[in-house]
Amino acid sequence: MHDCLALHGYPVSNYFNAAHAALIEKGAAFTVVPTRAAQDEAFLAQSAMGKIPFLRTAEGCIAETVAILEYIEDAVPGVALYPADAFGRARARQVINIVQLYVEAPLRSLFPGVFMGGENQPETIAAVRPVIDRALRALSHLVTPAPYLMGAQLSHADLFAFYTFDVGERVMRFTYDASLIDGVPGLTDWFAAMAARSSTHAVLADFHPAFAAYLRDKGAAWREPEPKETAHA
Ligand SMILES: N[C@@H](CCC(=O)N[C@@H](CS)C(=O)NCC(=O)O)C(=O)O
Repeated sequence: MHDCLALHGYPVSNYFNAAHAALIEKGAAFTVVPTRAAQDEAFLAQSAMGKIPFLRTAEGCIAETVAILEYIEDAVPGVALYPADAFGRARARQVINIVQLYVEAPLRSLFPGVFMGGENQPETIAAVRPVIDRALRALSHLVTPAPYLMGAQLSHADLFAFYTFDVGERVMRFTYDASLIDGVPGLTDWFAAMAARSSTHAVLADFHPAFAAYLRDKGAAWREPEPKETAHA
């Protein structure tokens, strides 16, 4: 059963955006239900950790983005978003895991001082960096965009990584004056190609205004960089 899919969440979330992009790329019939994370019992019945996104299906709700992506892949007909062979699928999941655990989660621990009007402790800043560097080294071993992370076909790994890197690059530049994207050979062109997809345009059209409002509400230290001045002869 894959009819009546409703993705709950809100578009500041890189996790929500990855799931949203996957539904679009899959060609799924779905609706988006704007939903903020909560901890009340009614919410926990839908998303047990009280997080967004979650996907309402005819059979019940699924939370945790990787599980949502797996469900979309297994239950929704459409273009394949994992490689056809078992080894290729495992490699794609390996990349997603590395991006989630060793890029997204550590950078998320810096969100308070970057996006949320708080302060990051020097110990946190110092502890996160080696985890990121190790993850980027791992990704350099695992991916050679050609043009997609896992080869010729777009996969969930591309979508998950793109929305992580899009937000993560802001955190990395703000905190370390360094780049995630430059940290893995081939990712600059890959990122530009991903940014040009129509699913990305649709997802980011929701993200940009929601993110600007979020930053304002939180009194975030992070600011959108000024567009570079073009040199005049
Ligand atoms: N592991 C979760 C993470 C999702 C997540 O962290 N969502 C954030 C928004 S980006 C959230 O709901 N935060 C509220 C909270 O942690 O209480 C997933 O894969 O979906």
